[in-house]
Amino acid sequence: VLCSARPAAASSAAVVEQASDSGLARIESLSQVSGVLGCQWGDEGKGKLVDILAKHFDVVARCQGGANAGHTIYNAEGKKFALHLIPSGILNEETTCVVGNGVVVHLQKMFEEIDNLESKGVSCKGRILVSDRAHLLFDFHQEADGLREAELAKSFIGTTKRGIGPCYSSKVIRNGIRVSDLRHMDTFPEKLDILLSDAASRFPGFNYSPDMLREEVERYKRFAERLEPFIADTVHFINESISYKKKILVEGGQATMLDIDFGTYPYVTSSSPSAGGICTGLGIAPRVLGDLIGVVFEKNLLKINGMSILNRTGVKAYTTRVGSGPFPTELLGNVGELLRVAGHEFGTTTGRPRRCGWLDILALKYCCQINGFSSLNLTKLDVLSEFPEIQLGVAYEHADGTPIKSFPADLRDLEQSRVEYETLPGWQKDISSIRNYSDLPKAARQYVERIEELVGIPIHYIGVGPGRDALIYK
Ligand code: 2SA
Ligand code: GDP
Ligand code: MG
Repeated sequence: VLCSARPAAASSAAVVEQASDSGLARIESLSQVSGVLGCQWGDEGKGKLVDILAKHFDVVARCQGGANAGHTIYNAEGKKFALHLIPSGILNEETTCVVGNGVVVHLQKMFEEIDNLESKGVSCKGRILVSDRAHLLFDFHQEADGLREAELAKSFIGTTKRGIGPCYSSKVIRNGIRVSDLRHMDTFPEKLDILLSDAASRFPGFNYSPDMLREEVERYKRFAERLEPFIADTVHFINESISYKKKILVEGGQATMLDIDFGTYPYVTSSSPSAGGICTGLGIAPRVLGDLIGVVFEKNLLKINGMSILNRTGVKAYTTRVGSGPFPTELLGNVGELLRVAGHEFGTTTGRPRRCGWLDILALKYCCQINGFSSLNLTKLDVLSEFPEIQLGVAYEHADGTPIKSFPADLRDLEQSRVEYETLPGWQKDISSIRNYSDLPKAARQYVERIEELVGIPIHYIGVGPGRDALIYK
């Protein structure tokens, strides 16, 4: 495998400091409230961009999802961090990190993450605020997630089994337990009893006993004590920060194609990873929302075990999805498998193999329409460098040959659709150390500009490696 996923550790801090004038100007001109959201099926590299932008923002906030998210980032020394509940701004010590009301919080997981960060020298004290309105995700939610997946048998969603769906179900059916409930240990046991009894009546495999309730209540008493300094009215905090002209960066988890409303339902997550989730998940008014940067995952691998994929298959690029559900540009069989292995395509949270396929322009345009992105971050251009040719899925058509104009809601339409591809020339040159757009080979620029043209949104950031410094500002 030629493409190493390791960042160049040396001198990355210096390079970040020296970000080109245009790059700095680009970051500094970002709106007071900005967001970084996934444009595909997740794992586009949102965490990396958030980590880079964090030093220019006062607050970095998560608004949805939970510990299903996996954001891999590297610090200035090249040390790796995999974050799940804690926002990716945590490595920048000036940043306050907010876990918003729209997030579902598994406390044990969050404390483990904090302990892990502290053990690696990242101080979290006084820097993390957890919304008093956020819902608590209990172990039984995780168990219910697994039991439900087992019930679904062949039609399983392929969830992360982190309890996300069951916890949002409790919230929506209105018997969920919120962070603020931890301050009322007199009523907490009764609320938990209702939740656990509910799960026991729903799932025959779920063992519930009074002892279990007692143990869980004791455990949560200890959690409540530890959590107390983190608890805040984050809606008030965020809005006060906005009125004091502080800058807020919102970090999306998952992506629009996994959105409960806009994604490939039911093969989606249970939250709103698109722009609307920022307002509902943090209490930010739509009129203060500014720049939204869509992160597009673009990965093309050239050589596997010294053999060009193109020579073997005639294909050159791929995108990923974890879990079940339609994926029109998916590559099944050997090529997808080779790409997965070569691209280290395994979930950051679960380690599951990611499905691989081509970049899908129709899905991308649909995401851009929903989110109103001001710019895009095209990630992982670096691993494309030796392909002689690159393919883009540019349109879909029905089985009878008529064009499909917008991303279909109907999964059957999606399954029966045919994808039309466009082939572009590759550049066959290592670009991982390039930092200026004009220094990219002509074919790489042509490729970037063709995506801009097809989608109609400028690409302002281009990833050429996993490290902090590996970013081109266009
Ligand atoms: P869930 O657990 O209820 O949210 O699962 C529902 C669907 O959402 C997908 N999903 C994800 N897709 C990509 N990345 C995610 N985070 C991890 C990562 C995933 C992992 O960063 O790699 O480690 O497996 C994520 N979280 C949820 C999920 O695959 C289902 O399709
Ligand atoms: P997220 O969930 O969107 O934050 O993405 P993940 O962290 O789950 O997955 C993205 C993976 O790609 C991580 O391992 C990153 O370190 C890596 N990555 C991000 N940007 C780039 C890039 O431009 N080039 C390369 N080679 N790797 C990247
Ligand atoms: Mg991820």
